[in-house]
Amino acid sequence: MPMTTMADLCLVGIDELTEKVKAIFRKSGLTDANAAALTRALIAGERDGCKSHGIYRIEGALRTIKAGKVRPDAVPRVLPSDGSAIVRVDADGGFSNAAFELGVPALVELAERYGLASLVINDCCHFSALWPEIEALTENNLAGLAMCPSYATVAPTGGNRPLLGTNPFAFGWPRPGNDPYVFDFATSVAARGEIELRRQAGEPLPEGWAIDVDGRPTTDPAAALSGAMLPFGGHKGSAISTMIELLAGVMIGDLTSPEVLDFLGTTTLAPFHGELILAFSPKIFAAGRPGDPFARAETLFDAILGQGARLPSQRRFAARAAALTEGIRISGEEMRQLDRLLAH
Ligand code: NDP
Ligand code: PYC
Repeated sequence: MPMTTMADLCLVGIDELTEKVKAIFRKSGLTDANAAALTRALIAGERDGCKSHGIYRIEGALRTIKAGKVRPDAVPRVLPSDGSAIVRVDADGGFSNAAFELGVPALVELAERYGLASLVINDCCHFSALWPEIEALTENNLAGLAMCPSYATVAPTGGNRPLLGTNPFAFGWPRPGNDPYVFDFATSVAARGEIELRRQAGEPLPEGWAIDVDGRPTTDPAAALSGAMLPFGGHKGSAISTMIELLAGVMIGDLTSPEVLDFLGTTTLAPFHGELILAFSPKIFAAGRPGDPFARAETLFDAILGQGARLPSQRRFAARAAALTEGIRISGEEMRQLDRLLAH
């Protein structure tokens, strides 16, 4: 879906857009539960001004269903407990969203009991932003970390070919009575979705985002997509991305980014792998120590804001507040494309 000029923007109600997107997925064969969970994630992205993981992803999801690389009728299930603080959800080859929603109540319960618990999702097609998952934890006064591999599109620092994924990494800290502190980013300089949107819009990339197939720096989005993206922060991002391959790929017995690319044979479909989510109870961790952890965190946030910096997700929460009162702004072309997909 190409980007657009201000003149071609239209305002659509969140419920109306939700119904439309869900109907497209239902038509493509997704069960009601899978269509609803996937739609919630994409509409949340669009509502919060995260275009790289909003409705632009619908066509990739439909291609993945058509290619048989995700099960539209998947029925995720929570595996029997092994007595540890690990909740395991078998996504049954479906999109990750319904599997996450199924596993989160048990994750919250175990984190509230033990202070630290984890949710492992295996065998899922995952292409969403991670902050909706993190917010499901902060809403329950838990801190959280989420991570997953992707497919090999990023060269390790010092290398020159795709190997690591764009491997998203997200963290949240609850702020009772306030929007939570949440960051969520690709461990590449930018998400691949950002590069695809710039290619569609005919815009060059900032320097330092990518190299071409010959390993030379490029600002051409098409050359970047066929070459390799770069990790954020040089060797530091490269190491964090590798950690995600180890923890949310190897350790949970699921695919790493190079294995995902072997499995799919293309980056035009949504990636298939696992995901790891960790939940922490600040109250339990801080028990017996001086000070209330939530009040102490506010002192830190105040000091950050006091320097004129902003907190991550502040832009996103402002976009959400505007969308909740005014509706979601999408381009006329995006709306026409949704109607075409619905009619198809
Ligand atoms: P961005 O670089 O746009 O943003 C990363 C984070 O930094 C956000 O939390 C953002 O908050 C925050 N931030 C941005 N600017 C500032 C600032 N000046 N001060 C403080 N905080 C700031 O994200 P990416 O392009 O790296 O990733 C976008 C999305 O892509 C993520 O949601 C990620 O989960 C998703 N993704 C998913 C993948 C998958 O396989 N499922 C793979 C890769 C990425 P704010 O939103 O408020 O601007
Ligand atoms: O934007 O890098 C990305 C991405 C990969 C898979 C889903 N999103």
